[in-house]
Amino acid sequence: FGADGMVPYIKELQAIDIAVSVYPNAGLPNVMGDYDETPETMVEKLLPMIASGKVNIVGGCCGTTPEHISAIAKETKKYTPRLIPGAILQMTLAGLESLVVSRERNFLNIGERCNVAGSRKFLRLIKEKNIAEAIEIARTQIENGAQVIDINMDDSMLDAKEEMVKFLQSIASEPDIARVPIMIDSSDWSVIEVGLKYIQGHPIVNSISLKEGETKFIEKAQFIKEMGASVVVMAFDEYGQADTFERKIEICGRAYNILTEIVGLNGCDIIFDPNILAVATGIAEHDNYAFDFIKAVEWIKNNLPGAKVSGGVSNLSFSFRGNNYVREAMHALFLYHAIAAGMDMAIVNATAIMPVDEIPEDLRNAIEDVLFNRTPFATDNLVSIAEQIKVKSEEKDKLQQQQNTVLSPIDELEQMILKGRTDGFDVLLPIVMQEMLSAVKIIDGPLMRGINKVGVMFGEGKMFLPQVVKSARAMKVAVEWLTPYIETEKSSNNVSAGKMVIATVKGDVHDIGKNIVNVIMHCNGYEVIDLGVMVPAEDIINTAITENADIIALSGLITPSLDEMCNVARLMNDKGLSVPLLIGGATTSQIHTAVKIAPCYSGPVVYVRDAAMIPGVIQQFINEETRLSEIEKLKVEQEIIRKKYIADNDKLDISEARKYKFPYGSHDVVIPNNKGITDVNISVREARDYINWRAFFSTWKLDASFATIARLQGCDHCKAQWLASIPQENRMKAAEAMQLWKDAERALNYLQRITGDLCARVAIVSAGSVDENIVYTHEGVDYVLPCGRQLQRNEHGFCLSIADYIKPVE
Ligand code: THG
Repeated sequence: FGADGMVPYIKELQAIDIAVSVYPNAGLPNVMGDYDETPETMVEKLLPMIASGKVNIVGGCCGTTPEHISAIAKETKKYTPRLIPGAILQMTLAGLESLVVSRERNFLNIGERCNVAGSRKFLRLIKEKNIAEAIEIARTQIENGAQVIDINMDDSMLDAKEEMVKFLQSIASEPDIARVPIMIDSSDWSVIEVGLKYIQGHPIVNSISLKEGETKFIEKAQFIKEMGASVVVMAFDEYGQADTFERKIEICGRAYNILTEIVGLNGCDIIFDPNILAVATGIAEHDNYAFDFIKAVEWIKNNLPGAKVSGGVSNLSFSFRGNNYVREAMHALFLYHAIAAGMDMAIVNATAIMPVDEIPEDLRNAIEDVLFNRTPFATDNLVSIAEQIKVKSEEKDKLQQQQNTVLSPIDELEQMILKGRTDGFDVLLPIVMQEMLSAVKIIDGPLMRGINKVGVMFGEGKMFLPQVVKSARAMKVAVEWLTPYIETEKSSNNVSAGKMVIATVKGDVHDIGKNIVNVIMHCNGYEVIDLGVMVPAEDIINTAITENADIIALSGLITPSLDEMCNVARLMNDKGLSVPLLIGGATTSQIHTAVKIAPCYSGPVVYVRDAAMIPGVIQQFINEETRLSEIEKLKVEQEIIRKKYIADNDKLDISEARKYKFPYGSHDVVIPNNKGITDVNISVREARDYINWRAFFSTWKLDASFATIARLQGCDHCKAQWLASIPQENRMKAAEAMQLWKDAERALNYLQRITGDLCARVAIVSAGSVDENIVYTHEGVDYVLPCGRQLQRNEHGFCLSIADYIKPVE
């Protein structure tokens, strides 16, 4: 929307008390993969927003350099950032997404299972270094409702610091895990210290306490405050663990005063854990533990402003280990009462939360007798009921497992690719293989269907790059599993169509596209030598020479790869190669290939946008009959592209271009009759009917023929169908058209909302121009409308700007 256009949106965000962070790229990457905004032009564009005082955070993303940031910082220092006074009183946690914790909104479930001390399975996976499956434990908890995940690596046989860092790094690239806040759990302070540096967002530290005295407690709390985390304070002190109501409130009260008065923490960032201890242990001293906890919750909520209360619920039922049904029932009832007393959150087994209503009356009574220490026989009574129930619960576990498999194996495989999951592949793939009897058919079928859906969803903005990468990884695992079968299927029609060496160039680690190319080429009878990622030019070329390859293919996803591709091309030339060089990957383009890479190599350099196109393209470059004419054609095409590029890019500097502005000259200024605000008698709603959508789409350089159709695709299902019906090469554009339509709709809806759908208003104001900007003042506020200027002279010799038609400010 441009800098000025953003301001109303910012206002809207502020109305719902959300911080505004402006963190732009240095423009969009151009076809050469470069970013065009200079530090100066970026500052110029950011200035209206910064100056408006409506922004909290300013920064720079892709394409910005230290020079950009320092230019922005220099300018920003002159202004006061916007603060949100209201927000400070709420605990706001964050992973990739933020999470406001308030009793009105939600009770917070913290997943307990990524804990080597609390889950045998998790411990085993960490010991076996099976991170992939360990990650699935985190994911399952989140899928089952955990809004925060507790992570604990405290085990005598593990290097907790190392494991913690490794695990935190691994989940950081899983968007559906990284989106939730993390509770970092260790009784070793050094693990917490290190771990905090690997967590983004606003995590929770679990935990600190007064057990080593006030000095250490204060030091740790100060560090936590500096790191921007919230903190769990256990009810321990120099004398040990608080097990009675009186001790619990004494310690929590003391800790609260220290934290708020000395450390300066906000009450709402403190979470007290007044110790959930096991009940029904048969030891009389333990009988009041649950009740004392619940009473302490109530006291904390009434006496320590802002403070939250949490606890590890599964501790409660340790006496009933082995009887999950009774344990879950105890947890459910305990939570029910503790939440009523004000508890805000709990560390729980999120996959096993039982509705209180489902607990049979007699069991419920027996458990509540225990929780509230209502009779001296409470424990014995619960033990005998638990015995009877044990048998039934084992049956229930089995039933639950059966319910989870409803999809057919082939559909399940497709789903797994879509979700980017690989757990259980070794069971699933053989089943699918048995059904479909051909590895190539599996690839063409469920795997390709899955990955195509990913492509469509990515195009629609419903999936993000990390998810796409994950899907491609899952695809890769599946294909690797199928490879031996492909080999045998291929050997039945034995001839190799040609040999291709493929590599991701040095400096780049992306491995997705290559894998798909690999599959497609295999299926087309080519032999593919995949050198993997980060491959130096020499290795690529030496392999091609020793293997006598017919084609070299390079892939890269990040901008620096483009230069490295030129290096490879140059070296191929030096070594006297003449085989076709294929270029592919997200940042590569037709133009870059023609302008930058092709001139480095005397053989053909072919850009391929889509893996599926490669066999067709290559065929013509290898076939003896078509080879020479095809190369000739390619070279002519690329020469045209180069000429056009040079012509297009022969742009003037802005200061140079201003010399060719259209002279305003001297005109009589006509003063309008109705200066000020004029209501035009048409509502936004009515005006919508008159929008020329074809013109709108073509202004955005999208084929106008998409206009009507993109607008008609109401439901997501229709959209997916429509996209699928469009030829592959137009799909990206179609998806863009759809997105553009959505954005336009949203902008209109917004306008409709802020004008209350009453009428459109036209403000006629006195304006002047300064260079390419139109400036005006309305109701005491200064506005700047940057209009831009053409950087090439038109046929009359001018570099025009709309601002040229407004009288320059003297
Ligand atoms: N307060 C705070 N943090 C805590 C606790 C607490 N962190 C750890 C712990 N207590 C909470 N987490 C768990 C995790 C698992 C279990 C109990 C508490 C549990 N596990 C099963 C068992 O031991 O029977 C293991 C099952 C399995 O191996 O699969 O019960 O109180 N601040």
